[in-house]
Amino acid sequence: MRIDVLTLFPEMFASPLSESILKRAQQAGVVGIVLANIRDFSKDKHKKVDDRPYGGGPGMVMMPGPVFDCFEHVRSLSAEPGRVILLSPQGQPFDQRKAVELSKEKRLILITGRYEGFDERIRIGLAAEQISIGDYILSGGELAAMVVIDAVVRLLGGALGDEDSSKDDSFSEGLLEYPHYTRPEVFRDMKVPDVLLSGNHGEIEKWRRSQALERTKQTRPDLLKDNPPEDQ
Ligand code: 4HQ
Repeated sequence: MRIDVLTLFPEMFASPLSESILKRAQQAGVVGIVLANIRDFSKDKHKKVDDRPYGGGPGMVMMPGPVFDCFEHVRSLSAEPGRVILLSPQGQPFDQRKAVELSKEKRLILITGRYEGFDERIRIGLAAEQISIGDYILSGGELAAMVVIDAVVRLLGGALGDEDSSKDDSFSEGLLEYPHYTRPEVFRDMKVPDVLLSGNHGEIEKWRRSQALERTKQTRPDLLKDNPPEDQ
């Protein structure tokens, strides 16, 4: 997969992309991530990329010119058109189903903004879909793009240490995960549940299922309302 990111703050991506799974996926050639600085495409002598909103009101709006020019440059770097995504609180909710869907693409082009948001002609002119990582307001789309990149790349074949472990994740079966334990058997008077030490794999499976279901009922009952998770 190729992921292009259009941003005013490419340096924000350095550390998340250079650790752990994202680092290894890039080293292995499973994904190539290319950052483009929107400000490099400003035609203004002060490198301006935002302006005041028509109709008045607070804040500034991302100008269409630099984003279009940056986009056209980036798109020309590869023949694959890719799926164009604006990170925005106005977007479709990002969830594990969407991560799985995006993980099947050959190319993603993520566009991140600052200020109050994008001139509407960016979304329309670039035929971009909008994705939101949640119902809260960030100071920019960069962290949202990193969330999307992380959730997508860990699903790519060869990116994960253990291929199977993403099948067991919370949400991959539409439920929260069961509780995990490792050594020692007793820690500060808290004991590992006996069933996990029993060696009885049938009983262990049953216990994990019931724990997952109980946690989901308690914390996320919304997940139990007919949302069958898509196949991985
Ligand atoms: N922003 N999910 C405002 C977000 C956001 C979100 C990104 C803040 C765009 C202009 N992005 N900028 N929530 O809050 O994706």
